[in-house]
Amino acid sequence: MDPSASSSSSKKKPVAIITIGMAGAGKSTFVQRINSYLHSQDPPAPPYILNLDPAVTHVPFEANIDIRDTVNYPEVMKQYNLGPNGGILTALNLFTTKFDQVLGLVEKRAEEVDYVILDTPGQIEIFTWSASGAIITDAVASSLPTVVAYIIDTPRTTAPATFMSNMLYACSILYKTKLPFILVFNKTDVQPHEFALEWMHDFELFQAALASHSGTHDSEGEPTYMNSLMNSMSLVLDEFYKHLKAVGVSSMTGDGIKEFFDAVEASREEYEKEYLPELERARAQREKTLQAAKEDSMNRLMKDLEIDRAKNPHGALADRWDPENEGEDEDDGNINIVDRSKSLVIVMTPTPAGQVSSVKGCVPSLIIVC
Ligand SMILES: Nc1nc2c(ncn2[C@@H]2O[C@H](COP(=O)(O)OP(=O)(O)OP(=O)(O)O)[C@@H](O)[C@H]2O)c(=O)[nH]1
Ligand SMILES: [Mg+2]
Repeated sequence: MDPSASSSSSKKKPVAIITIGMAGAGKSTFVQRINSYLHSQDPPAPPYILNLDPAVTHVPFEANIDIRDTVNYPEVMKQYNLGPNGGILTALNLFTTKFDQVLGLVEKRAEEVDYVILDTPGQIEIFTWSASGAIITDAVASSLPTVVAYIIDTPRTTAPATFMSNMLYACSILYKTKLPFILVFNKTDVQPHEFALEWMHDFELFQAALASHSGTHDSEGEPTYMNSLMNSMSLVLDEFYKHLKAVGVSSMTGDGIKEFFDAVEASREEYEKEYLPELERARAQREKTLQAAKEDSMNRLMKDLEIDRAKNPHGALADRWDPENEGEDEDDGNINIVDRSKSLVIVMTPTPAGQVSSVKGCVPSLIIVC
């Protein structure tokens, strides 16, 4: 299906594509490739791109929102005495505190774009197992139809054991995000992905591949523990594969990108039919719990105040709101998210080191004013 077809008068919401994958699987190159594919449509349908990798020095695409404009990753490492992964995680956490602004910018452009694409940090677990990764994913998925594109380095998954580890990881992400999921076998210019599809469709073929690998039988010819475990796992994964779409692409040559967009459009329907009702149910439940917690804490606060006033009537008289002081303490954290494509004037203001804790936990940053 032509991705630009959705830019008709009855405008559908754009689909958010979250690219996730092991380090070096080709996420950023894939984002660049789908970006150029969308630009080459007639009429061109440029997507809205978010780079969430604070540590990358060069991205092969032009991001509309780039985490590096908001958070200075080397400074985060320095100020908080962190290593590279702690630095990425903290940078992502800080960025997440401003994600409402990001959503605001995305929503403003929702009428004009068909796809919103997110490139995630190289260390997969930083995004998939962190609170900020979950908050970002949930926030995006609550406002737009969302799919996860799980990028796989095909040449590196030809060994059955590696293939299985990768699939188990994909399974854990599906379980965590509960979003429509597309397996993207990347780098098919180097290694065609048909072997993977065969293993996914017929677990006996996978078990045969497993048996042909050395180390699967012990000295007495019995299957090793690992071999038996993987055989059993392949049966479990068989069920998992039934809910997935898999495409082979080459981000280098552009092969398979159209098939990827066909899978995205099919996932949009899946999202609307299956995921959205579930999401709305979960949201209503969350709001109910939150409301109950708010009421409970408000009741306790009122009781405490009554006791306090009874004990100290003079103090209660002095404890009054002064309208003249209103607004003095307002401080929005001094960080603004920037839509690069809309920026007119760029003012770079490095926050002096040492003031980090004084601005509500914000880090020294580049602030770009539109
Ligand atoms: N041959 C080939 N190489 C690819 C393809 N896609 C990506 N690469 C190469 O794989 C390497 C890693 O690509 P990136 O796009 O940086 O991968 P990434 O997943 O974004 O990496 P991190 O963000 O650092 O984890 C680069 O050298 C790319 O040129 C592909 O389809 N074919
Ligand atoms: Mg990358």
